[in-house]
Amino acid sequence: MIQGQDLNRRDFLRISSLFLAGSAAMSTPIGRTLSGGGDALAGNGEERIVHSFCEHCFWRCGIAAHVRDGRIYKITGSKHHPLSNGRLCPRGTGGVGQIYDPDRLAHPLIRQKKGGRVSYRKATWDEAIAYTAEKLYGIRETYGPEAIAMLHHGYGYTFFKKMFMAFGVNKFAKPSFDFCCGPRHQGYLLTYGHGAGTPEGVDIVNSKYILFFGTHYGENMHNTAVQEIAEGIRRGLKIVVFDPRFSTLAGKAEKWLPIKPGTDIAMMQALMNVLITEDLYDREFVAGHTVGFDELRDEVEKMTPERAAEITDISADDIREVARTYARYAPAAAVHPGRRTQWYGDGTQRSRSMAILNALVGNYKMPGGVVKYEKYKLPKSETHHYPEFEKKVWSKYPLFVDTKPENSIASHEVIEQTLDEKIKAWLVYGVNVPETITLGRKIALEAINKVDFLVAVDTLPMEVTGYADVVLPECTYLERYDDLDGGRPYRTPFVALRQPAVEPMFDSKPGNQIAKMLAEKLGLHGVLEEDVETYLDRKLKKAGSSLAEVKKTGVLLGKPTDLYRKPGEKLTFKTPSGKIELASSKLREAGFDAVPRYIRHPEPPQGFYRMLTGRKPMLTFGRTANNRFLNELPTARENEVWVNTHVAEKHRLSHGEYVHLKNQAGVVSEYPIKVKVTERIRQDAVYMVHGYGHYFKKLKWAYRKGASHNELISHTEIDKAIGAVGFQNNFVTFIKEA
Ligand SMILES: Nc1nc2c(c(=O)[nH]1)N[C@H]1C(S)=C(S)[C@@H](COP(=O)(O)OP(=O)(O)OC[C@H]3O[C@@H](n4cnc5c(=O)[nH]c(N)nc54)[C@H](O)[C@@H]3O)O[C@H]1N2
Ligand SMILES: Nc1nc2c(c(=O)[nH]1)N[C@H]1C(S)=C(S)[C@@H](COP(=O)(O)OP(=O)(O)OC[C@H]3O[C@@H](n4cnc5c(=O)[nH]c(N)nc54)[C@H](O)[C@@H]3O)O[C@H]1N2
Ligand code: SF4
Ligand SMILES: [Mo]
Repeated sequence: MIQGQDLNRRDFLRISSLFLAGSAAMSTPIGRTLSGGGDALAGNGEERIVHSFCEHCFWRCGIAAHVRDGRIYKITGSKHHPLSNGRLCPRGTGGVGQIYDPDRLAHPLIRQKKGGRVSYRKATWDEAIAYTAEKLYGIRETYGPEAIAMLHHGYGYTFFKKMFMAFGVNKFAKPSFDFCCGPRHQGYLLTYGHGAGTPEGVDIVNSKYILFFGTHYGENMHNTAVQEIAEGIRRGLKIVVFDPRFSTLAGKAEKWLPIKPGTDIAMMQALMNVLITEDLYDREFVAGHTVGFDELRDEVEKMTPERAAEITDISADDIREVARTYARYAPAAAVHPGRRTQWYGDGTQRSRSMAILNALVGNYKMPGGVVKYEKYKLPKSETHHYPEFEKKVWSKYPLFVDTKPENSIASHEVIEQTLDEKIKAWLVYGVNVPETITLGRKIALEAINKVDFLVAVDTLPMEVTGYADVVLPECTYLERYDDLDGGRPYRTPFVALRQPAVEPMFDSKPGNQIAKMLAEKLGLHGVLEEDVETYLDRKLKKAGSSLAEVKKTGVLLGKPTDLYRKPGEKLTFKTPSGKIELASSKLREAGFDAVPRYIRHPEPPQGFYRMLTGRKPMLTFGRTANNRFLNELPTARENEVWVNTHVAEKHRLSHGEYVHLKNQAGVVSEYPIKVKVTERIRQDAVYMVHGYGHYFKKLKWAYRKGASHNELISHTEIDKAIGAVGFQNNFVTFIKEA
C-alpha cells in the first residue's frame, strides 16, 4: 500500500520477485542469439553489429548494437542514421542497462483473489491473452467500444492501435500530447498550417541568432539538436536563453535573461512591440504572406519594453537590445519552439507567440530560420480497411484538431471519463500513469481505482503495473521488430527499421506478437495476420527495397529536403486563409483570443516558491529510472531541489541536506530530497527534475531515490483551446528532516 492512499478496490500489489527477471534468469538463457539467418552466432566469440533505433526517448536516433556471444555489450550511434551521425546522447548508450535489468518483468501475470487475499499469479501467455480478450470483449458488448481506452507512449503501440481499430475502439490518448508538446503542435498548426516538427524545423546550424524560452538543451539531450547547436556555435551562432534558472544552455549563451516564470508571453509581446514600433520587421514578407498584422499590432502596442520590464524582471534595455539584434541577424535568426509547452495553461498562445516572432522577421524557409522538412514518401501498403473503426475526436476541447487516430482524446480526459464511469477498461502501453498523468498522483490513483479492467504492457515493474489486472511483459526495443519509423520529416528524409539484436529474454514477447495474439483471440480477421517480417518486407518492397536490404544499415534515405525559398517563390500554408495567421481565424471562431494575450499567473504564497521542472542528461523518467548502467554516477542517482542562496539562508537550509517539500495544498513529498544551494536560480522559484521518487520496491535501483515531482502537483490549469494541462502554478516550501 502506498502511504496515505486509501485504495480499497485496487490495492497496489507487490509483484513477487519470483516473477521478475532476477530469478527467471536462473532458468532462462540470457540473451540468446537470434536463430536462423547467416549472422546467427552462438557463443563462438564472433561479433556482429545490428542497426536499429533507440527507445530511450522519442527522438528515435539510429543505434548500432554490438553483439558478442549472444549478448549486447555496447551500443553506439549509427553512422547511417541522419538523427545520430554516429553519436548518441548518454541515455542512448545505456540500452545495455535496460535489456539486462535484473528487475525486468519476466512472465505474464494475472491478479487473483483467493481467500480474501489479492496477489499476482504467474500465467501462461495463452491464459493472459484469453483473459484479457474476454474482459475487453465483455466490456465492449456491455458498454460499447467507447468504454475502452488505450493510453500509449513509445513506438511499439502501433500494433495495438491496429488491433483496437479492427475491434472498433477509437479512444487513444498519449500524455505526451496534453502534458507535453500538444500546445506547440497546435500553436504552429494554427499559425503555419503545419506542426513544429520532431526534429524541430529550425535551421540551427546555419543560424546566427536563436532565442530559447526555457528550452534547456544540454539537459534535454535530444541528440541531433544538441549536435546542431554545437555545430552552430562553432560556426558563429549566438544564443539568448530566457530561463528563470541558469541552465546548461544558458552557460553557452551570449545572454542569459532570468525571466520571471510565467511571463514569457509578455516578453514576446514586448519583442514584437520593438520590431513593429522601430520598423524592424520584414514588411514585405508580412504584407505578402501573413494575415492579422493590424490586430497583432494593436494588441502588442501596449506592451512597451518598460511595461514588460515590470512584468518579466528583464530590463527594458535588454529587451530592446535582443529585439534589435534578432532583427539585425534575420532572416538567419529564429525562436526555437521548445518541446514541453503546456506550462501554465496558456501554452497554445505562448507557442503561437514564438511562431509569430519568427513570421515577423520573414525567416520562413530561409537559411538559419524556420524550415519545413520533408518526409520520406513511403508508398501506402495497408491492406486492411478496419471496417469497425470510426475516426472520431473524443476530446471536448474545440481545437484539439488532431486528425491522427492515435490521438483522439487528451489523456487527462481519459482519467475524467473513467471517474465518470464512461470508460471501463484501459490498455496501457508504456505510460507510467501514477507518475506521468500530471493531475497529481492522487487523482491518477482514484481513476486507477475506478477502472474495471486494466491491462499494462510494460518491460519493468513500474508503478502502473502494480495496479493492473493483467501484466503483459514486453521485451525491450533491443529484442524486437516494431513498425517502420517513416512518418517524420527531416533534413534528410528517412525510414528507419527497428530490429532485434538478440532474441526476447525470459517469457517476454514483442508488442507485435502480443497484439497479434489478442487480435486472434478477439476473432479479428484480416488484421495483424502476417508475421512481422513479412509485413515489413512487404512495406519496404513497395518502396523499392526489402527487409533484407534495410537490415544492413537500419535506414533508407531519401533525397535531402530542398530547404530554402527561391526568390519570388509562392508560399502556401494550410491555414484557412492560406497565409501565416498572425491573428488566428480558428481561435477567433472558437471564441478565443485571435492574437496572443498576456495573462497574469498566480504568485507564490508567502514562504512558498514556484516549483519548476526539467530534465537530466542521464534520465528519461520511467524509461531509464531503474537503469543501473545510466544511473551509476552519484549525480544521476537522485534529483535535487535547486534553491537560491538567499532563500536557503532564510529557511536555514544548507547545501546537501535533505528536506521534504510541501506544496500549497499541504501535500508533503513521501521521500526527502537533497538541497542544492545555488545562485543559478531566481529567488521566487525552485527546480527539480521529474522522474524520481519511485515507490515500487520492485524497482530495486530506482526505489526511494529522490522525490517525485508528480506527487506535489495539486493544481492544474487547462488550456481550454486544446486541452493541454499546465502544472507550473504549484508552489512548495521546505520541511527540514527532524
Ligand atoms: N536527457 C533527457 N532529455 C530529454 C528528456 C529526458 O527525460 N531526459 N525528456 C524529453 C521530453 S519528453 C521533453 S518534453 C523535453 C523537455 O525539454 P524542454 O522542452 O527543453 O524543456 P521544459 O521541460 O519544457 O523546460 C524546462 C526549462 O524551462 C525553464 N522554465 C521553467 N519555467 C519557465 C518560464 O516560465 N519561462 C521560461 N522562459 N523558462 C522556464 C526551466 O528552468 C528549465 O530550464 O526533453 C526531452 N529530452
Ligand atoms: N509531474 C510530471 N509529469 C509529467 C512530466 C513532468 O515533467 N512532470 N512530463 C510530461 C512529459 S513531457 C511526458 S513526454 C510524459 C511522459 O510520460 P510516460 O511516457 O508515461 O513516461 P515514462 O515515465 O517514461 O513511462 C514510460 C513507461 O514505459 C515503459 N517502457 C519503457 N520501454 C518500454 C517498451 O519498450 N515497451 C513498453 N511496453 N513499455 C516500455 C516504462 O517502463 C514506463 O512504465 O510525462 C508527462 N508527465
Ligand atoms: S536523444 Fe538520446 S535517448 Fe533520445 S533517442 Fe536519441 S540517443 Fe536515444
Ligand atoms: Mo515530453
